[in-house]
Amino acid sequence: MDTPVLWQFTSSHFNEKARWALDFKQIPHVRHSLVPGFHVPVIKKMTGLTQVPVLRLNGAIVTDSTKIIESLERAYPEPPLYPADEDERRRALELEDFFDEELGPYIRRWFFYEARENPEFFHAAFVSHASRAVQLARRAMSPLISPMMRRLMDINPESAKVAYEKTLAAMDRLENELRPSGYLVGDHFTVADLTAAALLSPIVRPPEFPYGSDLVPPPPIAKVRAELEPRPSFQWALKIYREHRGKSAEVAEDRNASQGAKRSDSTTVN
Ligand SMILES: N[C@@H](CCC(=O)N[C@@H](CS)C(=O)NCC(=O)O)C(=O)O
Repeated sequence: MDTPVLWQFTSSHFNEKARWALDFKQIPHVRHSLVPGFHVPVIKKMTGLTQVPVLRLNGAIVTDSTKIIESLERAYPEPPLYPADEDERRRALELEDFFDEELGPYIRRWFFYEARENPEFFHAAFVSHASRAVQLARRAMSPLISPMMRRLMDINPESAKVAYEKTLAAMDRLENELRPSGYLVGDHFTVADLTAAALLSPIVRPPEFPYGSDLVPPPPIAKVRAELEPRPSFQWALKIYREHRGKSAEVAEDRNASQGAKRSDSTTVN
């Protein structure tokens, strides 16, 4: 099997979902960390879309964290993220879908709205890994890229308010769905736990989150974090990270292997 290659944003929660699955299964993989805005031509060439994460797995290009986990589960079944029992598997996938749709986009929208006055925070989270030249170019282009991204993500005061309410509602559901085992499905860690904890990471800021920055979050985010910290779902996410995040399986790129992905030699799954 080829070494899988992940194209990602460092601090993104949907990217964390895919990355966590690779790490959980201890699949040696290469990561290309892209800078938001500059990622567009790279990803568009590969997938026709612009979203990350994108995974190249045995010649196929897979987009979307849910599809990525599904294909990893098929290619590397052990340790499993899907329950063996059919009913439990259905429940785990339904919960994954719920958090993907009802938590992920909303927590992000709220977060970016509250961080809008703090370009340094955004820079530390998404750009600081890049070369000095790319960092300078990204700073220079920020007045163009940032408003465009806010428009694309529908970030404004009204949508941010709704997004915060939706985030709280998703936390309510998480608390209601938890089993006596402390997991969302059965008595093991599954894709449902991974998804909910990864997608809560922008607020929870677990110490095990890779690429965490030491920068103090902008005051509105720090305030909400302190308010939500006592909630069972918040404490649960910290515990899931502590017990299951594990260590990175990232490896250095093999310079002899082919770089990037060409549409002509890959199948796109999305
Ligand atoms: N449903 C997708 C969501 C992925 C997503 O929203 N990715 C964001 C980063 S968190 C992105 O790539 N945004 C930039 C863009 O769409 O160009 C998944 O699960 O992978």
